[in-house]
Amino acid sequence: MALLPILCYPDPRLHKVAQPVQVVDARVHALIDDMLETMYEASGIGLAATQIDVHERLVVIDTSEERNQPIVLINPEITWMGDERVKGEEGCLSVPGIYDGVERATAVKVAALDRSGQHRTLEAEGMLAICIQHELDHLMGKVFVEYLSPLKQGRIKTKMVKAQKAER
Ligand code: GNR
Ligand code: NI
Repeated sequence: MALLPILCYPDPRLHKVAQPVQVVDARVHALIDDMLETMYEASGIGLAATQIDVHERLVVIDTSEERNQPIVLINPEITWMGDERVKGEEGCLSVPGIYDGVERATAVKVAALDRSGQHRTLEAEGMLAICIQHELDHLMGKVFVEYLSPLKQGRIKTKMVKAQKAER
């Protein structure tokens, strides 16, 4: 098990498009374990492989209060999206300290492989539905701030670059 460094916006690698996982083998299991450990350590409710600079369609999620219900999505695809939208406050481990409203579908269905490589479908609503959409965006190279106005995006970029300079 290992903690993995999380890429920070505006790192251009956050905009790479992830490729499907070819085989769910020991390498993928090790990645999943490291991603779960990294997500829990960072107190996030989800983590996409893109955020740890691995550009494969791999996501881990845990929206439970007790942080004991890990969900692993390999090659996830949204197969259905409800018509209803809700605007909720979002944050991202790759954009620390920034929170803003994003409009999302309130309900989605997802098809994916689980940890054992079995085909699964999942119906989600509430925070889980929002998190799934946020994570699948990461796999497409999209960060939630891209839903905000260009003005806000510019301000966030400047703030992040300054914060990252101050860290060194
Ligand atoms: O930890 C996270 N919280 C969160 C809150 C509202 C909407 C989405 C999220 S996902 C985020 C973890 C993360 O950055 N996943 O990519
Ligand atoms: Ni995120």
